Amino acid sequence: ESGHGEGSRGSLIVLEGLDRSGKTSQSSRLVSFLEGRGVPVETWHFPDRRTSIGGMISSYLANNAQLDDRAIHLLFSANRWEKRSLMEAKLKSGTSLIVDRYSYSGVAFSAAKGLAIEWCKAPEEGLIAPDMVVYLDILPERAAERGGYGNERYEQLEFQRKVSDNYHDLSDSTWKIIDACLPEEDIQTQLRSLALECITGCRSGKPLST
Ligand code: T5A
Ligand code: NA
Repeated sequence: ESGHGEGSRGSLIVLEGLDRSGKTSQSSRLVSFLEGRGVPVETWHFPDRRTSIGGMISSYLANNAQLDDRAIHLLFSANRWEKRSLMEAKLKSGTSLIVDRYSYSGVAFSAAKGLAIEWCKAPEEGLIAPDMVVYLDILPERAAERGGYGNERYEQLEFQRKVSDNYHDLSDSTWKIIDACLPEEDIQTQLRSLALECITGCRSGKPLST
């Protein structure tokens, strides 16, 4: 692959959306595609349930543990902080990361419980800023119709409506919005071209930011 010169860094590409919007299936297909093009890339997912903090989050989401709303918020954030240095190292070494949920999930979900947006944002400050945010846009009602919905704590229609409103408030003009109700192939086509464009841009010297 051309353009992968010395010193060029990888891109931090974040996928956001409601539960069942299709992030996980789309990000794994995207990574296979990019690997096939010789792009150094990994798929990451938050919460990362494999760490000890991730284990606490997982129990909470499965309704096996109760936690204060602020305590779980800070655990989600800590779960990103514990991966920050590895994230920075990967990006600097030229590996692009396709990240399934990031700080926006942290804020949109906790704020849906009534916590103040500014309070929710504070612990995210200093994490690496994404080069691109792709939002898989779906109405909460449509997401609820998809398979497996309803097994975890936040998978309730009323709650997802609030999350959806929060995402709307958090988004800005730089976000790339894809209609998550299109056929999976069409979503993937759009995602591939956005990702390639972003990765090319980052190789040409754009610095990492927080
Ligand atoms: N959370 C997360 C916080 O509160 N704070 C935080 O800081 C973070 C990081 C778990 C929960 O944690 C919350 C958010 C979540 O509620 P998770 O582990 O990422 O987060 O779990 P989910 O996002 O809920 O993962 P899902 O698997 O439910 O959703 P995905 O990944 O968006 O969807 P996916 O790809 O698994 O697809 C879901 C279903 O839809 C179908 C698929 O076949 C599948 O059945 N589907 C489509 N159907 C029709 N058309 C399409 N285009 C389709 N695309 C997918
Ligand atoms: Na997922």
